Amino acid sequence: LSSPVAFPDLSAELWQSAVRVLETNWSGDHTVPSRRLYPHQWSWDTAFIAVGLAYVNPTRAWRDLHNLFEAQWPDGRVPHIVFDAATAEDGYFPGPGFWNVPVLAGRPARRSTGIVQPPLHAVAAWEVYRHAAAHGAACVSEARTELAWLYPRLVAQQEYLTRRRDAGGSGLASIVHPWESGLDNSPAWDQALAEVPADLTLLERHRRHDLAVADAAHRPTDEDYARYVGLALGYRDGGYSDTELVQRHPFAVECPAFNSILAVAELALAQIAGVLGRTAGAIRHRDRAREITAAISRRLWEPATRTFRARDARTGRLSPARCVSGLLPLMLPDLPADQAQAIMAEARSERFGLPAPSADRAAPFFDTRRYWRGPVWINVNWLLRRGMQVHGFRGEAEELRRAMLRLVHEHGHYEYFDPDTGQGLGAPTFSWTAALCLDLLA
Ligand code: 9YW
Repeated sequence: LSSPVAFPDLSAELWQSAVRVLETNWSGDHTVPSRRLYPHQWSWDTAFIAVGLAYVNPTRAWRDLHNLFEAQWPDGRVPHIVFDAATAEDGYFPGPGFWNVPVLAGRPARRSTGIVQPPLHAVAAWEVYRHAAAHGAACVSEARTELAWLYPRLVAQQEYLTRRRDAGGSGLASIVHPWESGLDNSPAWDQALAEVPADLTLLERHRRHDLAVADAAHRPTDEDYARYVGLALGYRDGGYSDTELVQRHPFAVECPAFNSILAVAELALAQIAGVLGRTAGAIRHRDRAREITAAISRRLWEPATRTFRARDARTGRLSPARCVSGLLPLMLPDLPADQAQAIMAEARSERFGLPAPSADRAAPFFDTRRYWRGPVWINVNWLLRRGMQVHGFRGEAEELRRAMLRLVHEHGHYEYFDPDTGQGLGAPTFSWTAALCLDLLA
């Protein structure tokens, strides 16, 4: 892996340690999020990791994206985990046997899950392409080839989400499982999950693996985990079908973060289509981004508190929980200015602050250690910072950049951080934390 051209002294150490984390977590054809806790390939992790690899090893970034999209389903869905053949039977739960996905005609025999994660890959591909020139002509040529390979696959991924997953008929994609949000046990799902039975006996048959390698106080509760298992089994047993989701499946939610990423992906696809000379495609992508933005702005906005919330597509109700996902529509360039201002006010308020914790500090559910119910995560703060840049909040964007780097410099490349003390939690050498540090330092 090569070195950066220039960066301040203090950051040299951080840069080198980030590069080392990515090196350690490279598995030959993909990067794992962390060796101990997550020994396979995760979908949105791959996108964040590619953003960092763009600076030090673009070939690896493309290989990572390639490997993930080789496991894409014929219907366009990109699975949230692609299992590493070498470690597939290592006890990770839920593993390939649990998901038992159908054998997909004409596809390489990659074992995967049947649910998705936020579609950040077009954004990542565009970032890797954008930085290729810094690595010389051979890299530029490689980047064009890879973009051309990825483009139709990225389009198919978007079409799957915008067509098959529009469970509420509102122009937004619904997630059918909390794991699809990437924000697993966020309080944003509590209200919708309360309708899902928590059958604890499922955990006798399907043993949790996470508690063998992580502190139970930092992870989702058994009750929530039983719901996760039940939802996954139900979706699986329905053949991973998305027809009549609202009638058949007990969980269908429109997440503001997931849908903002969906819209931003259309904008990245417009750029990619431009490079590939597909002018009509570029126009279509921009139109779709505008439509998704308008739907988020209309449907996920809670006027009384002036915040964005998740909406239950089954009941039509907005979640009462204020979470970091509600700050991410700031990424949308066409978001009305008053909504962008309201997000900034919420981010700066005592409920959040910078870097933003994953959930509202003032709410009873706030827990400084339990995963997505309080801790600070670098990936969502990195997305929030992009939003600040898009809307011209330059001072805040710089403040957030420094706050993130300080946190990682002082505590390490952890998976997440205690929002009060900064203590690192979860996996200590976590790929997306390291990768995004490279981008923040560059
Ligand atoms: C789990 C890999 C994944 C992330 C998710 C995060 C966590 C897996 O780890 O989910 O076992 O709960 O919530 O966003 O992609 O890093």
